[in-house]
Amino acid sequence: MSILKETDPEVYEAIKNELGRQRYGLELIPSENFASLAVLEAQGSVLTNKYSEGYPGKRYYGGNQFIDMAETLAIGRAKKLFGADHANVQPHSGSQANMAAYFAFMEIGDKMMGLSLTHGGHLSQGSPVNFSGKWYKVIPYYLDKETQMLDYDAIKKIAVQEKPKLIQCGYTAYPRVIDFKAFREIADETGAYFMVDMAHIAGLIAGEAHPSPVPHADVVTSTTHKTLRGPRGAMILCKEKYAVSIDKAVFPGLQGGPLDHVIAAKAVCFKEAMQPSFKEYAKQIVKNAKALADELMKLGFKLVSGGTDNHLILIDLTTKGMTGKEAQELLDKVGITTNKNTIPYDTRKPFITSGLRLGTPPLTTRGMKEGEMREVAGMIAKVLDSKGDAATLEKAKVQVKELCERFPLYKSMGA
Ligand code: DSN
Repeated sequence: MSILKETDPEVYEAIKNELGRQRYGLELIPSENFASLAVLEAQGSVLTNKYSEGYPGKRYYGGNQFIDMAETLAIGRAKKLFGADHANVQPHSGSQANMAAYFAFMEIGDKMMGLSLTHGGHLSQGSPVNFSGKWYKVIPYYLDKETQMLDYDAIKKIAVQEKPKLIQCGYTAYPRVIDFKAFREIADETGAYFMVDMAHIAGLIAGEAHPSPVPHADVVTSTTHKTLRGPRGAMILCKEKYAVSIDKAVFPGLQGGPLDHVIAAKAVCFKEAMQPSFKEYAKQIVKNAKALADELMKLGFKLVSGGTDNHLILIDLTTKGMTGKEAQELLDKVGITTNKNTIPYDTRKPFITSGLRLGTPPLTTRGMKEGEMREVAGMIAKVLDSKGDAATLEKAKVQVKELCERFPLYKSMGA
């Protein structure tokens, strides 16, 4: 850090301020987390200097003996961690992992089914504004209007009628357990490939706090930086019979040189996720989400689907007479970071929304437990009910800082 301070004080300042924001704020975005110092060290290493198109043992450039070592470790660990036949650890991002999976299983113009973005799907799962919605014929499915949960019979009905080439599940704002076996049965009955994007819940799956899709799906994509606590990046797991098509789809299909420093950091994060303590961590994420959800409901908040089974909570703000945008902005003022999110059948636009999405992975990484979640719920309620009252916001700001100081982050990082 000190070299950067001398050579580029402006960038140094941005990083220092971001560290301060992370340290003294309550991070509640469910897709974010704090990577370990070991992950950060690998990601900031000299591996960033190398070009290594290809795969271990079969590269287009010389000098890849140590890069091969790191990528082979990452592949082996990913396979072991998730019990997968094959792993590709090169995708730069979740969207690229999804794109590679589509390339491997579909032709442009083929039909696929995915959950509508406004109900908790992801841009790259068939949104009309994304390549996935432009290049493929997307048949969206929706959550049940009453339960706000997946309705497997309704999904099956659409699949039988539409006969898609690929059916996918795995979401960004769905607070409930996904029944992967039910999806497999639907795919089998309709002759579709079954794909799971487990990005949000990968860490819960690794820690056995959510059932695994790996035995059921033809292909599983994931990012590595959410509940898994690794570097920003992605991977693809698949059955052996699809290994060659997946690898070809990633390289040379859509990427050039892999990010070797990030792949090394993925290897580190997979090792961390194999430790017994990670199981405790994953279970605590879920316990914390349940505690936060229960307390919020006690305090009068309505939650989509009436609660949570995983790491996230979606507040339906319609009963509070406030939009997701207003709620996010009020909480931002006191250092509580959340994100506005559409709720199923939302009548508001995605930049306004009627919902607020919260998650417990980052605070669980800091060591917080159920007691602290109840404190956080109390702070959220006070801020959202404050109507912007300056004294209430000031008090909440102090409370946020005090709680953060009790659970230090990156203590060894002087800045
Ligand atoms: N942007 C991520 C999320 O916040 O859920 C999904 O990739």
